[in-house]
Amino acid sequence: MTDPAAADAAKRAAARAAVAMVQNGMRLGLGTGSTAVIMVRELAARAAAERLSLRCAATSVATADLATSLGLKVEPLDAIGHLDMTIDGADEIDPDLTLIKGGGGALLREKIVAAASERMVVIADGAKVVEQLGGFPLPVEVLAFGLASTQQHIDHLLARMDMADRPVMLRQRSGSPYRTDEGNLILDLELGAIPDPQALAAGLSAIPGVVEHGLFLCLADIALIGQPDGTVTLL
Ligand code: ABF
Repeated sequence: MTDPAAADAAKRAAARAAVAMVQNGMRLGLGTGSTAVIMVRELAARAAAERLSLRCAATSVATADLATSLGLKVEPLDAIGHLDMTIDGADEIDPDLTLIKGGGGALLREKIVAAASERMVVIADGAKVVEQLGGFPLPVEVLAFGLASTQQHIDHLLARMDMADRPVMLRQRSGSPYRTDEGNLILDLELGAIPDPQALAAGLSAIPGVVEHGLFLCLADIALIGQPDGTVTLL
């Protein structure tokens, strides 16, 4: 979706549909990214208008700051414990609801929060829906310690999986390595296609130095796909 206004309208449609699922008293996980920003604004407006009592855990410092500034009650995840529902964006969504996340750099907290939730609701515009994952570079959060060694293990894994010589890029911001909220680095794996997400996820998780990867398997329960005309389709 190249028209930014159309993309924004689609994101808003998805965000509104997700916010409509929120019930008074819920414990919510709040996602990160531009679609999540729209959702947090819609949620705060609805919570204020209807005087909803909600407890929220955020997936990033940016989301925590935004939600707090809009009057939502944000608490540490451990203070809330289990969450009823998390609403978050995605970079790619396949027909099995397997996701690539982490383009916004918050994949670690996003996965922890999603895993602590009864339901994960994905919100996105139609450009995120794909037949096969991998067109979007797969983010992998790694420790700075032993980076070269970790990268070598990733290269060997990709070679074993017939994905040799795919570019693995250290994410940069303003000319320096990007640091996550946890102070880690991100490697973006430009794979083109991921024929077996389960095997790749297992292989990445087994590498010392890999903190977390952006493949979300069996975490999403539903995806709300917004359209520029304000309609929403379900995946
Ligand atoms: C987060 O924000 C991420 O996991 C994903 O990388 C990104 C999606 O961003 P946007 O909504 O801006 O497309 O949910």
